[in-house]
Amino acid sequence: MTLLKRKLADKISQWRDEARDLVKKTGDKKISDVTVAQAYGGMRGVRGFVCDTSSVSAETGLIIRGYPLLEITHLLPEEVFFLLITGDLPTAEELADLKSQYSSQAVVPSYVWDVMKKMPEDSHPMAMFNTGIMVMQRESVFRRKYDAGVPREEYWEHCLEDGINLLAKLPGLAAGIYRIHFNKGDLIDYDPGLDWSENFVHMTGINDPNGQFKKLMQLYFMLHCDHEGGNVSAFAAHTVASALSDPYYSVAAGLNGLAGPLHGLANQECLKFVLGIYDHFKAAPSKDELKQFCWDRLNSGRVIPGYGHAVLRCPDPRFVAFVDYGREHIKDDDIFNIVKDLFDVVAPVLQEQGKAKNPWPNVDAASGSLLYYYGLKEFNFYTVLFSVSRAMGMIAQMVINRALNIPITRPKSVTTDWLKENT
Ligand code: HAX
Repeated sequence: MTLLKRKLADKISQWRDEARDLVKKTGDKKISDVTVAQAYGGMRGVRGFVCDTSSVSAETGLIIRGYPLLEITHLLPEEVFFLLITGDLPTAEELADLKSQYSSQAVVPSYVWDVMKKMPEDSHPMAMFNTGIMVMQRESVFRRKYDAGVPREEYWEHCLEDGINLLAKLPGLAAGIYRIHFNKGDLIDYDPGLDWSENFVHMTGINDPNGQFKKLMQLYFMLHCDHEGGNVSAFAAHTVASALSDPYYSVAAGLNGLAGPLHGLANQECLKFVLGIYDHFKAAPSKDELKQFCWDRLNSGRVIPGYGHAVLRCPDPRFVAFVDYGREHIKDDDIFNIVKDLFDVVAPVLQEQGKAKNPWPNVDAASGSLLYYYGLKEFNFYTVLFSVSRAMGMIAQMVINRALNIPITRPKSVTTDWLKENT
């Protein structure tokens, strides 16, 4: 048994007892009331289910298992996955064990590349990535075990096995899609001597002479790992997994949601916006020029990508971590300078416009400018990177939900007539 599975087996028996006790003692206590405005407003703020991997505070942002994000930005993605799923940081031995599991499962099956190479040239990299995951669905252990009739107490174990198998392959799948879609030449083999993020950089073939791009990707994959349970992608994955669809189906479902411009695709939109500014002014503009540019965009009925959030009411700590990284490593880059200037300009503009409840930047406002600086310039690939990372949170949540036997998701909708008669 792997060390991660052993640790989870211990934890899960405690979590099951805790959940059973809570339902027994407080099962009829209310945790939310729902207004008509919330019913028409994307259920914003409705507390309706449990997610322990992380929580998002409006005032401070992402907290992973009790650690505010900015205190743990040094963690490797492998460490953060262990933390998300177990609630504990891994020991050196546990980390080595997880890395070796990833390493032994990392090679993407060749039939995936057959499909990727046949996809139309104008397929979006997110469509390729999600298709790649779906093509691998035939590997699902969960599906085979379910079909063989294993007891439901065991579901989490097979969900975990699928989850690790899938996570192990995502850097290779992403890097391969990068090379195929952008005509970068032959695929590059996985290197067992490198870790998860290092392998991603290696397999893209992007030149990284001083190792800074690798450092950025470690941070990138760490920062995007999870954002509690109710965001579009996490909730979509949660809902699909609750039907006992296997992790391949469920992660792909979540990532299809991440591909929306109001969610994870905002990172591509944001860099497009910043490059549009640079192109328009042929240089880094003054703050007054930036302000006018933002107003023109708003007045044309479009959102400012990378700003606003459904839950946060502060600058996103993931944005702060990226800007801190850029300030330390990037000197005098026009694109990064525009991103920094936008931070001073956009919030007052959105406040003056008076619509957005949160005028501050979210995770997507800065990440693209750093990727661009290090040579990953193809911005319609950026959401794939978000996906590689966010799959960690989805899988951690899914394993825990199967362990707790959380039933199929099925909230109640009401009709407009029902509302008129009952409110
Ligand atoms: N620019 C312009 N208008 C904005 C805005 C922005 N950045 N953010 C919010 N608004 C507008 C909304 O469109 C809405 O307008 P209407 O009343 O005309 O419909 C109004 O302000 C109220 O919205 P809100 O309650 O503040 O925000 P929501 O919870 O409805 O939406 C969004 C949250 C993130 C979708 C929104 O802020 C947005 O569209 N931002 C730009 C896109 C973006 O950056 N998305 C990434 C978010 C982080 C993420 O999930 N990453 O994956």
